[in-house]
Amino acid sequence: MAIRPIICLPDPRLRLVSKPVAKVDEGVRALMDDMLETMYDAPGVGLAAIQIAESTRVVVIDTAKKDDPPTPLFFVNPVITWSSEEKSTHEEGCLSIPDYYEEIERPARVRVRFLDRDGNQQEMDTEGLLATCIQHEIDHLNGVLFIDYLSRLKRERAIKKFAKAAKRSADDPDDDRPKMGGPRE
Ligand code: GNR
Ligand code: NI
Repeated sequence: MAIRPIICLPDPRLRLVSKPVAKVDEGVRALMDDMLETMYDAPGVGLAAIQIAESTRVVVIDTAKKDDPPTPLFFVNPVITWSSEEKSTHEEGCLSIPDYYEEIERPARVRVRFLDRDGNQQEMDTEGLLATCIQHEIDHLNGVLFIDYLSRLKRERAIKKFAKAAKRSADDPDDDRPKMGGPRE
């Protein structure tokens, strides 16, 4: 197992459509283990493979509360087969868009079909944070980010912040000042 670097905006790989997994083999399970370790270290409640630069349709999620036992979930080739009409709003963040949070409205409940860690097909009904999170992660597999649901003004403001931070690091590789915040933000 290894903690891997998480890629961030404006990295163009975040816009790739990830490829389906043909077979859940030891290589895929090793990737899932690295993803889980990387997610727990971050820490986050979900991670899509593309966030560690692997363009494959693999997601890990753990929405257990901090003091409860871990409940890691593994999703290969996940597909939403049903969404509720009812919506719910959660504040979302993304490990690939550090320090940026906004309220996003999505279906309150979704049913997801996927292959599990052993390659067996499963279907799961989700609600609450898990429903929000699986929709956020499946979006990553399709190159979609939560900021895409914001008004154009808000989205462009968010993207601009990251473009500035990336340019500053490119101009001066030793510049490891925090890339967000400050009086001008
Ligand atoms: O850690 C994360 N928290 C979170 C909170 C609300 C909605 C979605 C998420 S997923 C995010 C980790 C991440 O970037 N996954 O892609
Ligand atoms: Ni994310």
